[in-house]
This record gives sequence, C-alpha cells and structure tokens, in this order.
Amino acid sequence: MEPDAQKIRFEEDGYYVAKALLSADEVAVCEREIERLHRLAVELDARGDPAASRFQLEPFAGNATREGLPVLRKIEQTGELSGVFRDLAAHPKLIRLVASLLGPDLLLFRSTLMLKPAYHGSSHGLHQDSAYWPMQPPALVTVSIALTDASPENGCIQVLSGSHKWGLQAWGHIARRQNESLTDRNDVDLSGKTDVPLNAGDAVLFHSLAVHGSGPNTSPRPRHTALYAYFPPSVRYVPGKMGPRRKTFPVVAGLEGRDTVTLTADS
Ligand SMILES: O=C(O)CCC(=O)C(=O)O
Repeated sequence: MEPDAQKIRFEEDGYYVAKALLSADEVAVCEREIERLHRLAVELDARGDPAASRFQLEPFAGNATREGLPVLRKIEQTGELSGVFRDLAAHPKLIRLVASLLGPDLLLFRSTLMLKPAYHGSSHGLHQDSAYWPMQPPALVTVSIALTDASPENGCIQVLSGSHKWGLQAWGHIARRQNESLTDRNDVDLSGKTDVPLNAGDAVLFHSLAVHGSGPNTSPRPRHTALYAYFPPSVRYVPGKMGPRRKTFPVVAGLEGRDTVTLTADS
C-alpha cells in the first residue's frame, strides 16, 4: 500500500497492515533473543532481582514449563532488557510508517513482547489502550510486529474496524481464560470485529482508541509479537494522583537527536 492509502485506511478503520516489515533474518534474531529473555527471567528470579517483575507468567497455565523455562505471557520494557528490542523500536522502516501517521518527532511510550505460548495462551479481552495510558490526547499509535505467523488458531489480534471513533468505553477485564468470551458486553455491535492474520515479519499499526483483543492459543505454535507504542510531542503526560510526577521517554526519531525527553505532570 502507498503511504497515502495507508493513512486513509488508518483514519477510516483505526488500523492497517504493513506486509514484510522485517526480513526472515531479522525475525530469526528476534526469536533467538526471546529464548535468551526466557533464560534471563529464570536468572533474575533466582537472584531476587527487581527486574524479574517485568516478566509475567501465563496466568492460567498452572505450573507448566517449557523445556525447563517459564511459560511467559508478556515481557514489559523490553528496550531496557534487550539491545535487539531497543534497536527494533527505531527500525528505519518502522519509523517511516509511524512518522507518516504522527509526524517526524517520535517518542516511545511502550516496548513489550506479547508471548501467546503454545497450548496455554490465554485470551486478551477487548479493550482500548488509551483507557490505561496516562497520555492526552488519546492519539498514540501501536505497532504490533508478528515474530511468528499469527492466525486465528494461535490467537492472532482482532480489531473492531472504525471503533477508534467511538470514544473511550469500559470493556471489562483483559486477561481471560481460554474459554471466556472477549468481552462481557452484549450491548455493542461486534460484527465489525476482524481477525488480523499476519506472516512473521508483517505488522499491524493501530490507533490507541481502536478496540482490539485476541483469542486463545490452544495450538502447538506460539504466537510472538513485539509491541511498540509511539507518540508525538503534542501528546501530554497526565498521570493520576498516584502516578509519578515526572516520566522520561526515549526519543526514537527527530527531536534534534535528543536521547530522551522528560515530561512533567503539569507540562
Ligand atoms: O497482541 C495481543 O494479543 C494483544 C495485545 C494487546 O492488546 C495489548 O497489549 O494492548
């Protein structure tokens, strides 16, 4: 798709798919790094390192392990744990896509790995990211990069087309058992809900108000995803009363080459 067509799709549907963002070699590097991060989780946990809290176990997998490694649901702040995933956030092809939607100055709000493990992957209830993020206006862009093939069988992402225009709503809890439905609401028309199957290396970009979620993974194939959320300098940091007053965000493009920007609650 040409950049203008991508932007029109994004504005109309709240998301669009970018094919072949990463090469097979780049995907292989990410997959090896995910294995290293699983081993790191074990080491950090064994020595009581606070960074172990960035690794979240699959909530409904009981005591299951995979080849002696934990069955992880997600890893937060991957940019601080891994050079591979720090660099991926600023991948030139990715930055070109995000800049075409948000402009040339880009800050990174979030770097996460969603690991929907084989057999145990839980469902991810429908939600809008901006409901959880202390950022205003709610106009961030998430890039969800498939590091394995993703299909309905291993719990690919599902998006409600056009839902970024609905305003913020309550959707219920996010971490759901494999047999639970993706939302408790029965007052909404879910007919626009679309599976977004991806090949490894493809990505889907979506608006932080787009309603999305993902089904269970009962298949023998894991679904690995690198998630990054970006925002332009026009977005403000607005923590609630409990949140830290100041927060530092990595710069991934523009902003005169600065490494980070610190935003304060009142700025
Ligand atoms: O990739 C998924 O399965 C869902 C992830 C997601 O929606 C999120 O972390 O906000």
